[in-house]
Amino acid sequence: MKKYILLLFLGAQLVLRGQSSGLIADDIAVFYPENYEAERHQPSFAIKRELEIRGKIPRQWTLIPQFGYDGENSTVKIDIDEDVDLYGNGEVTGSLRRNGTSVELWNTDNYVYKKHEGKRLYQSHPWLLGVRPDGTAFGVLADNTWKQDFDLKDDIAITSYGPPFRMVIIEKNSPQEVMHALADLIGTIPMPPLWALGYQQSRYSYYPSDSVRYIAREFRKRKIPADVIWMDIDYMDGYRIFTFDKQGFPDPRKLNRDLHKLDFKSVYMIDPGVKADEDYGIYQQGTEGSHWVLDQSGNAFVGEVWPGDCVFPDYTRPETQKWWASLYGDFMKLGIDGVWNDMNEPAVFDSDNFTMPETNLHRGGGDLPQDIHRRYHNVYGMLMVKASREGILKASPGKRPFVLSRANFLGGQRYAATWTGDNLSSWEYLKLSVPMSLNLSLSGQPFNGPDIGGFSKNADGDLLAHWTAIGVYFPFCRNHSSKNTTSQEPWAFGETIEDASRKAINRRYKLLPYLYTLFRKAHTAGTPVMQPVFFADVKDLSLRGEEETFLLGEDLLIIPQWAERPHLPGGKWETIPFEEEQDDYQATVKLRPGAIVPIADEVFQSTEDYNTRKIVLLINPDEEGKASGTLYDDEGNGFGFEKGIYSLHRFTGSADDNEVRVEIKQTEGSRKLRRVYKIGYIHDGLITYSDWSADEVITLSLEK
Ligand code: NBV
Repeated sequence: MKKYILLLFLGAQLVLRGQSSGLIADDIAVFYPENYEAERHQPSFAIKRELEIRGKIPRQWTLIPQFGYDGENSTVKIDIDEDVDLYGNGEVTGSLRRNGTSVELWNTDNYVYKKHEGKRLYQSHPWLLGVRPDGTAFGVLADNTWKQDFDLKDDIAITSYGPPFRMVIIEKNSPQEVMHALADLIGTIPMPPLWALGYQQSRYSYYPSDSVRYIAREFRKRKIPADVIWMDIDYMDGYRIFTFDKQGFPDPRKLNRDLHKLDFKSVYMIDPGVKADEDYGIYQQGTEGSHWVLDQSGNAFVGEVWPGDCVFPDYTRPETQKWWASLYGDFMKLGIDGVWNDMNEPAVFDSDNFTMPETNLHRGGGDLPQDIHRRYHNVYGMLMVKASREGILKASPGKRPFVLSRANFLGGQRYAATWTGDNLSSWEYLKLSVPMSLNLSLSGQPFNGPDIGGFSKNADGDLLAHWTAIGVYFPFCRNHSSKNTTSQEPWAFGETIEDASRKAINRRYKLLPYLYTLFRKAHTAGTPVMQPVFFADVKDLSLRGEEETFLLGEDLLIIPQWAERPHLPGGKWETIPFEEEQDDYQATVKLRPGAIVPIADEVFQSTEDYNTRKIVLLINPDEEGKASGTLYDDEGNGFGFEKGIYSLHRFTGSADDNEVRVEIKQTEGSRKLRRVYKIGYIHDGLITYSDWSADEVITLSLEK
């Protein structure tokens, strides 16, 4: 009670003193510290549009940041009630609930997450979601790129090694509403090309190009669906970016053509470090254009990465953004489909901190002021992928770019998807990938996933099958492994593991109509694709720490075989019978009461075959016999969808003892499709199908 009165008093003070703190939208407030200097923080990286004060902070507002500053470091403290559950902070090790934890937001190349006790990883998300016992929720956003720590051992305490920064606080009725409010502030993912939702196969490195072709052929021969093969650094000539190793990759254009013939897409790695080599064109251009980050004496900073001594583009400079973007012109023309930006924390080998000195200089330009690396470090990767995306888009304006980034920052989902860096082939890392991806998803980055099978050390068949069996429900689904480890393709461990992997991947392709619809919702509204189980019932406190199982969208509950004592939401969730025979690996996938989920009737070998001409509507009516769902569909690539060339169908179902009935309506979009549907009614673990029908209402009569 005392705390409450004190907060009321402070709140009133803030308004009375007439600081520029205030409401920027319904239930969203911005708080400015006394010595705030806009030019040390703005324009914001996380927030899309400059904030405008629209009203006063109401007197009953309880979450008030208390600011501190000692002339060098700044602090923020927010008192929270003990019974609040905290989530977010982006890419984190440890539990789903963040209460009692601390993280250091300083993007770090953290091989197997072992440095700094796993508290610093590749990305920074100065953001928390708080959920109260009654299901109401709040969001806390520190609009600050400077090096900073979040300490949640007792209340919320932020220490930043830089000037005082502003805080945005969101107050809503549910965590879902907070996520939508966050999306309004920081933007959402661009609509990805459909192929990026397919299964992807990677290795450090497939070399030479014939082994890439071999992998592609094997997938097709073995009838394991897949969409993408990834080219890691060894395709380059001595790790010089935008070049090709003459022996191993003599004809990348032909390689890409061959892959395309097999309905595969290709993604190639590009790192930020440019080899300091006088005879290398990119180095010459960059030096001429003065594109490099400077050391504190004003010389181009040189640090070691894969190619040896490297210089680093200063992406804060508008000219450098442009130049970097332009490099993708000729590159993409070789038939490359997507780009993988690695090492962009940036990682630098010959330094204490594994990155460049905090005193290095970024020159900025345009809106961005010149400042030291400590300010821009955490957004180095974000600025890189922004320029990469622009360049790729310019190279092929008719296609949706796909960029995968290792480093990023809150808001960076606007430019790139992400994976969770160098994990380990072990059970521990398989299990921690669930809360890690969930917290990233709760931090505005829905398009993420781990290296399936694990990157470092050797996977065994059992681990790979279990990992694939849940990996197929992660938004980003790629198997990747390191050099000097055993092969990790789905067939690498014999028939049983191959069969289990195929089954799991088949399921992903069957679920694509639903999955693509989820990505559409992530794009339009910021709804996370992968969601924590407590989203199913925000008042059920037993679900708040559930981190073995998770939701795919609102409607599917994914329960790994290895889940020991999962806390599951109440209600009659029905298991989807994907195959006739069970194996030891497939996850149990349950359909929410009240949901209709559209799935494909056939298994596609890649998204090139994908179509929605025949859709099965899986339905699990709720206690009142009602259910609903949607299906989004478009051309799968390009930007026609922005001009209305898409279709959104809404399904409304009802059921009684005699009949299940689904009404189908196109509610949005000009895309007209010929489509047939059938109902797949799941009840007591059994599925009953209706006939196929092209009508607007389909019925299934239930025989007694
Ligand atoms: O480019 C090689 C690897 C890559 O496979 C991995 O996914 C990245 O996270 N890269 C890191 C560089 C060094 C790895 C030891």
